[in-house]
Amino acid sequence: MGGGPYTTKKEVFNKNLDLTRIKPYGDTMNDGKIQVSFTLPVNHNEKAIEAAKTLVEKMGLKDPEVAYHSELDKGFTFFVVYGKLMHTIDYTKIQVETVDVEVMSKEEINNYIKNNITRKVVVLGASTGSDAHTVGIDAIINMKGFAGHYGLESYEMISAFNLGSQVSNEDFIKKAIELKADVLLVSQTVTQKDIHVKNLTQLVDLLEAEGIRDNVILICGGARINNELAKELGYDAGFGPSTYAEIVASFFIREIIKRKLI
Ligand code: B12
Repeated sequence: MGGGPYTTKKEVFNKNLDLTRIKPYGDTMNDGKIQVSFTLPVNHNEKAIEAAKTLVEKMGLKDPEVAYHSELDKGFTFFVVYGKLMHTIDYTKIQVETVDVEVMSKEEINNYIKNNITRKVVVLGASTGSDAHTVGIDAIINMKGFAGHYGLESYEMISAFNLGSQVSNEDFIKKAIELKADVLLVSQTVTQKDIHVKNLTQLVDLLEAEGIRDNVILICGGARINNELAKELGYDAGFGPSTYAEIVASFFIREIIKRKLI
């Protein structure tokens, strides 16, 4: 980063990092530079470019500069605009509830199971309810895993079963009982109208009605799931984006021991 629209003006501002007042970084600390991109439903011409600049100013960004503009189609123009964000946030006050887990390697996980649980851990996963997204649960369970992290199927000491998507909570529980699953992994991607909350809550209710909630480690995950929500809904943990098999396994194998589920 050095040339182009970032460096058209020489400015003097405090270039020290202050975590109580952070703002976006363009090419100098505290310059506040961000980039927005959008399409306006107008023809590609000078007037459109001025309109894009005005709109970005209205968003509260200072010194907007249109870095890129092109016609998408007749009557539609695409823009990339840079501008300076004046807001700051106090990074020291940001709090997130994450799963507190010391992540082990695949080998360490297999050894931990051999030494402490002394039998294979049975894991059952699915994308439940009407949710058709399988990529998330596949990333955790399927042999090839995700982003270079092998899935639970590849672990010597784990018997992993992936039921795929659109599995009803009733069928999921039936299979869990049949397999005597130790760990249940539920994936939820669609969150429109809080469908995930209803579905995840129903699963907990049904597990309680069957009298098996306390016999399993119950974990949910998905792009819009976090540990805080999961705990609120009665799950043992919740995992969001960039979760890998070893992260989840490191959590549930320790939890099995902690809860004396062997
Ligand atoms: C691929 C895709 C599809 C494919 C799915 C194919 C398949 N086999 O899965 C198809 C085309 C079928 C599809 C359909 C629909 N989709 Co879609 N889809 C996507 C898309 C492009 C990518 C999702 C994905 O695969 N991500 C990659 C995986 C690896 O990420 P992940 O799921 O987050 O998983 C990671 C973590 O979250 C976590 N994780 C996930 N699950 C679990 C579970 C456990 C237990 C654990 C521990 C961790 C964990 O680990 C994973 C790896 O790190 C997204 C948009 C996007 N770019 O994200 C939209 C998106 C998810 N879809 C969306 C929608 C709305 C739909 C439809 C409803 C559209 C429609 N109107 O028909 C339908 C779904 C119908 C239904 N009944 O569910 C919306 C969801 C909006 C919302 N929040 O509700 C999105 C965000 C698009 C959008 N911007 O509107 N979709």
